[in-house]
Amino acid sequence: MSDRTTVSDIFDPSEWVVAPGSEGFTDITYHLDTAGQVARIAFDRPEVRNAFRPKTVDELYSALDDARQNPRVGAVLLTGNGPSPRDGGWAFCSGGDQRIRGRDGYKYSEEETAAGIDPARAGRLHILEVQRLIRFMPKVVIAVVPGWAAGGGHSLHAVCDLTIASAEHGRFKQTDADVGSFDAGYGSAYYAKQIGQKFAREVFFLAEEYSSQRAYEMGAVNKVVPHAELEAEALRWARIVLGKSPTAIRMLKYAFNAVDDGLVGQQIFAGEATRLAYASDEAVEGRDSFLEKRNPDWSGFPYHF
Ligand code: S0N
Repeated sequence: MSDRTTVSDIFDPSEWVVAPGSEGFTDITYHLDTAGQVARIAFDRPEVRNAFRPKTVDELYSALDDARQNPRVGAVLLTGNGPSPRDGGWAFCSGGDQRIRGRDGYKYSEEETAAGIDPARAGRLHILEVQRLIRFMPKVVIAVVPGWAAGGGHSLHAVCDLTIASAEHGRFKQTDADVGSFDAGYGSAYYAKQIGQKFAREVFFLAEEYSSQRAYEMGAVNKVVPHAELEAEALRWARIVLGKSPTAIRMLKYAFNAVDDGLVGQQIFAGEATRLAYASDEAVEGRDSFLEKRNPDWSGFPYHF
């Protein structure tokens, strides 16, 4: 576990406070900016290029869900702490921890579950639940990539709304096919919608290494910035987003999602539309007519065209 005031070499402790409830996390760090409006959630296993084990994913889900439910938070930075104390290497995330991968998913260790391992939670692939949380939360999630984004870490960057990457240390590599793994959802099919089929197939079928600049040219990265400025620039972007209408941002995110998310995308967008409609006099008349046990009077609500 890192010292929470100096979690990463490019982390500015004057900008952040430890998020309440996150003090016991061992695999990630979770901070809120001093205004309480931006969340910074970071993988904190730099010695293994921020690979995730089941406990990492549990903590990540918990922090992201806390940020989702916090009405003051409008943007989330997802990043990786670093550098590695072992060799100085930087990482966003290198995906599932291959050391504890079993035939049915990723295994909890005794260390991860002090109270023992619930057999029902033995083999886990719940990083996909994290992907859906990022995808469906009505807030902008920015991948801040200070080093390697590989395997399942590459998929996480793909599912984030925006990606900002370190010019010097950012590296992208989709290793899934090297290790017998395949993200057949957002990590590949949706990623192909971002950068195009030819590039996406190249990234997966060859599993080569791409610099931040090359990833930017391919359309996978929004901005490449000097390493030392990465977190400051990401925070600046988050604060720009905070200057926009919360309702416009959530409707836009769900509009961007809907075309690729089928009925789930339609359901989420429609749910928000319903919530907006509830504020109208027309919807109030419908509710009141029921409560007052009378027929609704729609005469004040013309069929607009
Ligand atoms: C990231 C790489 C390219 C970095 O190379 P570099 O800089 O040469 O460092 P290394 O010396 O290789 O690494 C430093 C130390 O860190 C350990 N390490 C690195 N990555 C992992 C990892 N993923 N698991 C365990 N350990 C890791 C190294 O072993 C080394 O330690 P020592 O010196 O003690 O050996 C390079 O490290 C690399 O290629 N890493 C592996 C990337 C990878 O293949 N990840 C797994 C891919 N698959 C998934 O992530 C599946 C995830 C998933 O859950 C999923 C499930 C269902 C559907 C979809 C998904 C999905 O999201 O994909």
